[in-house]
Amino acid sequence: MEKMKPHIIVLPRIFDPRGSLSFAEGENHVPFDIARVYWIYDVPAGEVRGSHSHKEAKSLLVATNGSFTVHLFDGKTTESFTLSRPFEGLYIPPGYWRTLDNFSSGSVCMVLTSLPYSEDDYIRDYNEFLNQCNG
Ligand code: T46
Repeated sequence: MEKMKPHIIVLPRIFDPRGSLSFAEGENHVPFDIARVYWIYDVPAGEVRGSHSHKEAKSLLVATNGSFTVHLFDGKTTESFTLSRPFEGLYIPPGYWRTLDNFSSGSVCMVLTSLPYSEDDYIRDYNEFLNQCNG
């Protein structure tokens, strides 16, 4: 089966006069079992997060508040996604160098991911990433 590429997943929205509600179930709305959730917040203006790749972990990034931009590099081309809607998630398969920037004030990046935290799953060295891409 062809490997899924990064793409936006539109999550369910329940509209209500009391406010809206969105949700995500693993292997249903999200194409993996959810093993961990973390979120990034209080990001100072101009800061950059990420700058690494994952060997196995799949992720879904959601801007639950505010906005930020995610740049994904596969070793050849870069694709950028600006997230600003709490009902949209960016699916990222393993093998993409990811950087997050342009965080708006008060923004929150929630991440659903397929594996528990392990530093062994990270490639944080850019040259090591390029070497892996080149075979
Ligand atoms: C990603 C982007 C969007 C933990 O102890 N447990 C965790 O679950 C995570 C995610 C991190 N950490 C520790 C590891 C570092 O000592 O928290 C510290 C900061 O992590 P990092 O520098 O990797 O943070 P970001 O924002 O650069 O990257 C994180 C995720 O690590 C990464 O997978 O995709 O958010």
